[in-house]
Amino acid sequence: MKTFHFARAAAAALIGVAFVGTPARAEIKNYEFQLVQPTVKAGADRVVTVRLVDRTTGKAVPDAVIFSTRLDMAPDGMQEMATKVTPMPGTEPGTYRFKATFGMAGRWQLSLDAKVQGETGSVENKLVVTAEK
Ligand SMILES: [Cu+2]
Repeated sequence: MKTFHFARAAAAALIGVAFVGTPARAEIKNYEFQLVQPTVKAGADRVVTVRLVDRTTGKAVPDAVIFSTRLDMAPDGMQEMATKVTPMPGTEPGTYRFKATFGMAGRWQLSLDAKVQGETGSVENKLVVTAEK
């Protein structure tokens, strides 16, 4: 038991060191995508709207370049059940819209990778959208 606890403490310490040793990427960490609506109706051609927010100011961030998208049912154990994501023009600055077919009711994971103007690194977020019957 003692050894076990020691091992855990040592591992935690190592993680702490690794974290501190990582180059600072504080700025990009301040950005996050948020779902405007957490649910959609299951079916074809549904629109998902997200907002990119700078958490230090609470403001929406326009002109991000979303270079990778994926929508699948990983939250319900069906990561192989992926659906095509088609970007659409946003309706207001700082919002980004996607069209997709939700072929099944349940939880879908929207993975987004984006570049923010003037920042190094990228925003990598996973959001859960619930498709309702
Ligand atoms: Cu499914």
